[in-house]
Amino acid sequence: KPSLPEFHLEDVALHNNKERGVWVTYKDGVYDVTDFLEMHPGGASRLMLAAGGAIDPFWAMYQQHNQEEIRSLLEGYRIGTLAGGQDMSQQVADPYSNEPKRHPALVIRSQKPFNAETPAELLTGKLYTPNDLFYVRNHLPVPAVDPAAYTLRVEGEGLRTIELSLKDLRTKFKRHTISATLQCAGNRRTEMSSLKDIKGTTWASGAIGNAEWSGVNLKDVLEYAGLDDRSETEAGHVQFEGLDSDMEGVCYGASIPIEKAVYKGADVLLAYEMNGRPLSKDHGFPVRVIAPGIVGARNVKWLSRIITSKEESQSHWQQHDYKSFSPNTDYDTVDWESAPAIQEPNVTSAICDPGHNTPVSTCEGTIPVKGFAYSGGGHSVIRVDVSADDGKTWTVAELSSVPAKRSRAWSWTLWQAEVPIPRDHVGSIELICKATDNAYNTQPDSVAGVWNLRGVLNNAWHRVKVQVQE
Ligand code: MTE
Ligand code: MO
Repeated sequence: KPSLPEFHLEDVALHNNKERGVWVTYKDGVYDVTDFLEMHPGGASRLMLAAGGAIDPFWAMYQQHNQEEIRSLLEGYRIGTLAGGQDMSQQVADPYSNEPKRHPALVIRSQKPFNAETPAELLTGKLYTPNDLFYVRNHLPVPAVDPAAYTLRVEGEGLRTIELSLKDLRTKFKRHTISATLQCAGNRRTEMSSLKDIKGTTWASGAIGNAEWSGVNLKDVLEYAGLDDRSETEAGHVQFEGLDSDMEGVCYGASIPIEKAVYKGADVLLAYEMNGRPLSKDHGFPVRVIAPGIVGARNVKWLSRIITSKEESQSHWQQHDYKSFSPNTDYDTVDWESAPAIQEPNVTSAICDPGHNTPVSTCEGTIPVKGFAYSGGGHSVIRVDVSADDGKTWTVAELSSVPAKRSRAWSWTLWQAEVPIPRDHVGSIELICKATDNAYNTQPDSVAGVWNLRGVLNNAWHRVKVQVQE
């Protein structure tokens, strides 16, 4: 753009307020974004963090900006070029340069931050999902943690403040092992976004997995720090903070109601092992929360701090995300305070095998169908029904699951069924599944009634089209 004026970094730095105008630089360009402030999807205050300086470091962290659409939107605000051909992007280190290696079979939904799901056909068949195939949901770069220097701080209402090393956790407390399923609240979001657009990671049905987790019981740690569950405590919540943090140093955080952690038989773990192996970097090394029966988002990885408190976590993810609303509520009308943070997910299921649009042959007049079913809050799955005729007739599936204690069914149920199809049927046919849990909660038939602006908790009947061959 030779016709545009040149500016020095000092000129740009002066434009860091609404009175003078808000300028930013990107690569070698200078932009006046004053009029865009209120339109910034992340809020004006987030964009103000870069006022008078380079946005390159922010875009390196929040790579959802790196899209043609957004770059051309920015170009519309260009007012000049940095003097002397300076390019600020050259000075930015990639915050994602220390990410771990990942299994090539994972289906990547976002590279930075890393979000990837297990291919559906690899989910079924094994009650425990292999660690390297287990879905990964990161909001920020994976933090580097030195296990020798690691400390977990425990503090808050009714507690004395303590710090525990990894060795303390391994030696001062009894080791517990539980089987538990972890599922992202956004699992099966693509079925919602195909109905109406949604901002959010596009997940098919593989943002779920089941593992055997070992570690210490959160209840034991809270009691060690002085929590007395017989006396009235002011604490209503247990907050967790991770070591991963954003540009402002704000870390990932979430909370669970304290009763989930302290009742007799409570199974919330501070886990250091997954399927008998130390936690991997992606899954929260060295210690993460496993809050069984509770949605993935509260199972904080790279755990650094536990706080008992009157209030729930004030984090973005607890307050302004991972909540569901009426299908007609949109971003202009949403009142985040009006809905509770998701804790126990609803009953859901999915067909994993056969996959979408795969050819199937039916010499026996039936199609073998396999999948998973899961319900939050420790509810067990009591039945899965499968249909090949749009729900007119149903076949009851055969279930298999890890044995569980009463009202503590933390693991999913795998199922399989031989579903009869109309004789001599050739061509495309839709398979449907739905699960029912032990509270007799079951799945709604369509996505439309449960659609919500964040695309969470989609538990509509799961449908897969297959091609029946002669
Ligand atoms: N903990 C931290 N510290 N940072 C995160 O980004 N993501 C949460 C949760 N814990 C997250 C976190 C979300 S939304 C989910 S679904 C699960 O971790 C995913 O756990 P996994 O990556 O081990 O499957
Ligand atoms: Mo999630």
